[in-house]
Amino acid sequence: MALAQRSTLKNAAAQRTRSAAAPRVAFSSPVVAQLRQAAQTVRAAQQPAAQRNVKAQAAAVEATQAKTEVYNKSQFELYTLTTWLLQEQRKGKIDSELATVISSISLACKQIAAAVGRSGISSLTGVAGTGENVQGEEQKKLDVISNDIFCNCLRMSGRTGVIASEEEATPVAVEETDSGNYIVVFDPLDGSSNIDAGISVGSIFGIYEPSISVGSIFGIYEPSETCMVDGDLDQSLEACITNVCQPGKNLLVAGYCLYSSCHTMVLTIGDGVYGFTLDPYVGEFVLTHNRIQVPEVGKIYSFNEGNYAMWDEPTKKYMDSLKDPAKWGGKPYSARYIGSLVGDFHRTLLYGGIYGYPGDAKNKNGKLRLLYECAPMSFIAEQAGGMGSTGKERVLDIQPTEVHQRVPLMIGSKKEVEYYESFYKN
Ligand code: AFP
Repeated sequence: MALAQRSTLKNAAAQRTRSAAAPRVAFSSPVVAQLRQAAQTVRAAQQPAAQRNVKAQAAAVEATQAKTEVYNKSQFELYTLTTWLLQEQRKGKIDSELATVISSISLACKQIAAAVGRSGISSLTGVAGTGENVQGEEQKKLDVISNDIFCNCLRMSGRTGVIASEEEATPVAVEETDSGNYIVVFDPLDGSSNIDAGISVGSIFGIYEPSISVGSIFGIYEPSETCMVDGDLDQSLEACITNVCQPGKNLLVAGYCLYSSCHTMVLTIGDGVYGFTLDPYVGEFVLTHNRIQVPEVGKIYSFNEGNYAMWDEPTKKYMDSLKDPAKWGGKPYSARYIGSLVGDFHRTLLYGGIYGYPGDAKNKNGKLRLLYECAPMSFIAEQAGGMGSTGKERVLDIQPTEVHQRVPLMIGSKKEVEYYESFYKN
């Protein structure tokens, strides 16, 4: 790297360290500037004249520098996802292969954001006419389009070996993988039943390393040397599925992109949680949420209460307790439910509270899928200081037995999830 470039990066890093200690608003708020000015006047009055002169000159120089810094930093410095990935690479937290896969996912999210935003105008609403997906749900046009976009971006990254999508019956092996062989699990458009009403939807993804070597994989489930077991295609498929069916604790990366009033990509590489908002004018995800921490408690619950009658006794008792004003100093919990996991989880992450989809008499494991919904979200929740649980066990510890497996999910503020769990312990 050229020296000049290095020093620019060093300066940028130093600026960021400073801005982490003192939030941006501190540089631009007129109130803070006035307070600083008043404090300076008081200090100056307490000093001898000679000393005051030297200090005044230094302060004038400092003020000019501070102004320059504000000008550069708050208005024209864009700290983008690409910049962030390069920095994490330099710190040795990820390698270039993984950065490429994340980049290709961010491209997919930008394309999906554009398609979602124009869906009403471009006749992209409504069902696709392809029938039901493997979940037994009718595919929307945008489900199919989003899946295509994700698959194409991942294929073209040249670093993905296997992809498993909500919209594909079985995992798909990627042709022409240059290197990396990362396994990407994703739900390309979660909450799509909301789409025709213009309500928030999102994409969810997770990235694993292969648990067993798949070598080169050619075509969709054509057996490769290592995938093939005694030349049996079913067994070869099984070997590839083994790679996809890993517990969430093996995840290298997890993230989601919320398509809403703004489009936000939230990401963890196992060292904190970061949020990037899409700047539509620049076409880049820009760092807007540095090291997200979910509040430890939060009085919002997000459950589909229409299922109450089918819940088991502990879950019913838990829900009754949240609504009992006597228990909470006169003000019970508030209910918020979009019916779009990404939207409901994003709010929970930022405001605190709990999102829950418990099992019920009809679906004992609830509705949500372990591999590409519950595990990535739980990884993010834990990295933000929260929890992801089935009510009885940690989601990240569950060893999947099938690709589209469902598990109950309770996720969000640590104390709130623990409170839910307590109903199963007593
Ligand atoms: P769709 O993608 O079919 O809209 O399902 C969305 C979802 O998987 C998840 O995003 C929601 O939280 C949950 O289902 C909503 O399910 P209910 O409609 O049963 O509440």
